[in-house]
Amino acid sequence: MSPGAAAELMEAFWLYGDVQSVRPIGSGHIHGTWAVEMDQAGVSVRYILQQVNTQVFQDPDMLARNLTTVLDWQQHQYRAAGTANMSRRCLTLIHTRRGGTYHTDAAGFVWRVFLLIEHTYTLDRADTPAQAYAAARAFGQFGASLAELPPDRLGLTLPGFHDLSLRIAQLRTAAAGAGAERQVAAARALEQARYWEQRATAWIEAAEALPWRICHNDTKINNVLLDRTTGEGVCVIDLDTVMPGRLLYDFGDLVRTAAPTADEDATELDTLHVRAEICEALYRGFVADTQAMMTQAEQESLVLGPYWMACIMAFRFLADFLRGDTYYKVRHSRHNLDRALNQFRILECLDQMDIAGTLSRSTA
Ligand code: GN1
Ligand code: MG
Repeated sequence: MSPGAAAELMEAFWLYGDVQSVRPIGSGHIHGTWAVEMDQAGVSVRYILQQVNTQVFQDPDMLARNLTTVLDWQQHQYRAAGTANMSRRCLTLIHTRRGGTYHTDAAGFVWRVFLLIEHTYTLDRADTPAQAYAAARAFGQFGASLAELPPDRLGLTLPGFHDLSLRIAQLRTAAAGAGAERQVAAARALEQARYWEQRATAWIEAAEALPWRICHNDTKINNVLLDRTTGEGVCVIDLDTVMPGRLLYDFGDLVRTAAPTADEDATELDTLHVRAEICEALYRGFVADTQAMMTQAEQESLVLGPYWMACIMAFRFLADFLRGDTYYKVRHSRHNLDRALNQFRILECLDQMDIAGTLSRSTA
């Protein structure tokens, strides 16, 4: 995006000053995201400009309402708790000149703007247990802060998002409808999928009785901003999937993304491992603020989370590959298949490392 194009978009928002620079930021697979630097009366202030993927999120009004509801609630909670530095701890959404929270441009694209939280960084994996703890603690705190928010105040932005049975069914449909070339390329992955589908039956049964909670539902470790100096979790971002879910989803997605030794699309799978010490730190961080709200069954169910989420992602990536890459951003034609194989490797690692034993040791 050029500074001129950014300036034109920023004009729709309740902002003053001149755009100085614009650059892509983050590694999200869904929306387009840029950092826009503005000169405001001699002071340089940066904003996040985001193009909402309306193929994925088809109801921008619902998305906007949910976001405002969550941010208002969170701000209220943090303020009541005497939290300092509110504009670092919660996202600040900039309103449009027309009084809304998103802007639709002439071509029909949907845009929104946040204040960029400076002096922070994100990780695609945890390098140390301390980082893992900090990230997990931030997500746990986020979940705990929303515990009392009435669930009916949030719309379902993506119904069935972490419904494992639904993801299995979608994979089957995608496999049945795939072209011959992709079917052949995916043969080994589909074989693995059949094995994990069987294993999933027991998890689905075990999860049935668990309570629904307002969850983040996309707790990739790169969805938390960490402080550059202290390394502490500052702010949880990417709030489009905040809706009812199970706590195991949020814990599981953290393990899936933070604990492997290689990236989500790494292809050297023999050397990929899931680090026990990172899993333990994630567990300690996650339960620090959620323990008080969890039932016994819920706490015991957390160990299912990494399996559940790696399985969901393996199935989703594979289904997208078979459908011809209609959902995730891809950089090459095997990208989604590579991602799926990577998730199957993570599932194998969870067995090998005995994740259940690892987590029970971290509670001891
Ligand atoms: C997407 O937007 P991003 O990249 O944080 C996806 C998540 C997946 C993730 C896999 C709305 O998240 O569910 O876990 O990619 N978000 C949506 O990397 O589908
Ligand atoms: Mg993200």
